[in-house]
Amino acid sequence: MSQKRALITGITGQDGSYLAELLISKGYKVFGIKRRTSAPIMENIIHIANEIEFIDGDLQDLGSLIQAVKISNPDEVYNLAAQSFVGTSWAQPVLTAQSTAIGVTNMLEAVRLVKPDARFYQASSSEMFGKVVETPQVETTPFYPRSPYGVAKVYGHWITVNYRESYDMFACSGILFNHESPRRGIEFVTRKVTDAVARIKLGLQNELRMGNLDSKRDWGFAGDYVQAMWLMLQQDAPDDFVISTGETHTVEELVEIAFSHAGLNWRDYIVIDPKFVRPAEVDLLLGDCTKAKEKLGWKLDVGFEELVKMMVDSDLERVRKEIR
Ligand code: NDP
Ligand code: GDR
Repeated sequence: MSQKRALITGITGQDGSYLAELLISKGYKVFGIKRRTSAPIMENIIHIANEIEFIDGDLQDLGSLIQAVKISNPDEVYNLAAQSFVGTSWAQPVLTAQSTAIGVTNMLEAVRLVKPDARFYQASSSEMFGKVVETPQVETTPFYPRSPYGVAKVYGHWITVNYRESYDMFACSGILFNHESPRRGIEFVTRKVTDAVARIKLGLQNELRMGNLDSKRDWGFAGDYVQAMWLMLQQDAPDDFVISTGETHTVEELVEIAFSHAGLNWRDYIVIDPKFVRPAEVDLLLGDCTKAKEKLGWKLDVGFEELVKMMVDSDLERVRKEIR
């Protein structure tokens, strides 16, 4: 059998790096679309960069995506690129819509025009559920997004479904709940906390300013979640799946576990700063991924507490190296 080829957008991000590792380990030829930046940030993929063929492109530039599909001639396309930070989506709502929503249509169009039989994965999000309508949230739970990011993801989700139904494309949407790792962007709450714990422990910082500690999230490990993306594209028919742990925890619990793992009391360091409180909040996310477990045979390995401790340990090691 000839070597399988995959094209990944968002390859420099958290999920892109874990997915690239997974596909390389399975023998795929991996292509990654990368934006041109004046100072390239390759931190997450530098260790596998020589095994990836990079193609310059941007989700907002259809021509570059068409070219990327031509060059890579993929069997599978994973659309992970997005303006992915919910907080920024209020500051940059139009850019968020252009990349996180319209960018999906651009990528689907490039696939439809150049390689319509390629299998397509869209990175949908539990942020689409937003305001609690029912809990736990499943594939059929109605969407009620609470941020410009969430609204853009709803568009991305439905345009993926629409291309599947209009053109008979093998297009799947993974509704993934929050997933984290030592490679998580520094502004997301888990990494912001674990990085601060390391800095406080090593004497570089003496407080951590945060927003709402009461919101609840269903947090899993990114390394487990990229397996689900791949599994979705190996099925006989395209479908949409919720991927989650089935457990929910408050931000305060996250903070408590992270600080105490480093022998610190969080109450001595956390300062609530209205700057980090969002104009509209998603109070409770809790996913039920029974469908994925039954149909994909997907399972998770890393639990919440283990995940937080892994991230604290990784940040302690990194910050120690920085100050050496
Ligand atoms: P990251 O923020 O770590 O990565 C986002 C990636 O998208 C980066 O590689 C970034 O490139 C790229 N990107 C952003 N805008 C563009 C653009 N206009 N054109 C091309 N590339 C672009 O996100 P994650 O890895 O955490 O998430 C992957 C996907 O999954 C995202 O779509 C996210 O919205 C979604 N998602 C994430 C969840 C999570 O908990 N992590 C949960 C559910 C969905 P650059 O390095 O140049 O900025
Ligand atoms: P989220 O992740 O918005 O769920 O989106 P984030 O880690 O940013 O926030 C989680 C919760 O923590 C609260 N919070 C804070 N958040 C941040 N970033 N900084 C703070 O100081 C802070 N204080 C409290 C937030 O209000 C929120 O309730 C993530 C992203 O990865 C999306 O791309 C993805 O689609 C969803 O998860 C599922």
